[in-house]
Amino acid sequence: MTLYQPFLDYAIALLQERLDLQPYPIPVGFESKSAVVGKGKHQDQVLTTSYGYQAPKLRQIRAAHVQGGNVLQVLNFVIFPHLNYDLPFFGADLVTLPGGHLIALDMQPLFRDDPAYQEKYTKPILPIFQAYQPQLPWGGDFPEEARPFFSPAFLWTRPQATEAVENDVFAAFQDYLQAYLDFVDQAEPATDAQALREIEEAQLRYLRYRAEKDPARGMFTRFYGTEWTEEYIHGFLFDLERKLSGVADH
Ligand code: DBV
Repeated sequence: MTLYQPFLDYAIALLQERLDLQPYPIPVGFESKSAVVGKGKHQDQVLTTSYGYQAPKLRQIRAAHVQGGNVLQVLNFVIFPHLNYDLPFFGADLVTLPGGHLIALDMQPLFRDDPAYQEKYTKPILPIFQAYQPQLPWGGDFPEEARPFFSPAFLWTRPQATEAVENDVFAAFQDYLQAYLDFVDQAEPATDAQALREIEEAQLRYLRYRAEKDPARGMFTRFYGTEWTEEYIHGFLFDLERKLSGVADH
């Protein structure tokens, strides 16, 4: 069992329990991809598996799970709501590299600086965030340009011990996901044309940023090549623009 498998199992089970969960198509060739990397004794297989679901209020729920040995484990898990809901994105980037663990967990806001939005979607999760601060303190260095995409309850931490990931990070992940699904339960569709336009703009802003700045681009390109990586990013991980422009899956 690799480090982030219990996170993935927990998430899928909880989603199945709480939502009317349906599959979301994964483009052919991207469900599972493997490569052998390194040389000699340091050779390792790196396996990337993808998961996709949807639910009535949620356009795409997707995960990428990278398993490449003890010091290469990644679970990137994002929920993209439908464009007629002002719901935040659920975003988890759980990364283990030779340099250590790097954890990003948040309900990523559509409208970071709108006080009413913060009241609705950040205030209820601040107590959860605060409860984990002693064990999971701020992780330091963080790209300034990414700041608008995170809420004040952004859990950003670099635990030293793997046990902290297995215990504290896993508990925080469960609490954030449960709280997110509470928001989903309560969400009412937006109908006002102006509000709908703003939601779409905010979703596209987020999506373009993430597709352009995907911190995994270098890693995937090394393992699987440029063509596979770009198609994975734009055709699956961050696919909203493709879906809006009506380009067929290929
Ligand atoms: N990150 C992704 C996807 C990944 C992934 C789809 C499937 O968005 C993995 C894989 N994240 C990943 C890897 C690294 C990071 C780092 C492999 C390490 C990169 C490296 O060191 O080589 C949050 N993830 C990071 C970093 C941040 C995040 C801030 C450090 C990057 C840096 O120091 O420049 N999650 C990430 C992020 C947003 C988010 C930037 C922006 C909205 O939601």
